[in-house]
Amino acid sequence: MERTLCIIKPDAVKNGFVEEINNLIIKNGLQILKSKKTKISAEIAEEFYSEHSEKPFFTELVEFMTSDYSVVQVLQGYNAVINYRNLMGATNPNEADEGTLRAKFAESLSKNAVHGSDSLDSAQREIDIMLKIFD
Ligand code: FUP
Repeated sequence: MERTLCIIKPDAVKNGFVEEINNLIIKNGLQILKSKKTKISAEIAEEFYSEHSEKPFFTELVEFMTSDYSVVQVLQGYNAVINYRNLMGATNPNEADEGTLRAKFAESLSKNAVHGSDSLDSAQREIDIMLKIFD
């Protein structure tokens, strides 16, 4: 069994998609182990996205992720990392396959509805960062 970190981002929370997204996650064979609606702090967002700190979109990304409520979740299941990445679809919703979460729910490349860890190592790192917010 693997675990992966899922964030339902502020655009999708604001647009009322949390239940629909979670129904699709469960239908895809994943269990939602932890779930918390929270405003992510700038400190956590900057650490979480530190690999992008030199990118031109970093400031916008941190501002967006801290702008309003997100739902932070730990998912568990067989091949959870790749399973959930496939369910999410491509980063840019214009390139996401039909039926994926980003194709269905994302507003744009920067407001793309959901996050999911891209590897087992990332999943462990991201779950560790977010543990604080589940306390
Ligand atoms: P992903 O793993 O699919 O979430 O994609 P990345 O790690 O490449 O990017 C993380 C987040 O940065 C994306 F979800 C949205 C944002 N981003 C932009 O705003 N502009 C870009 O050109 C690339 C990513």
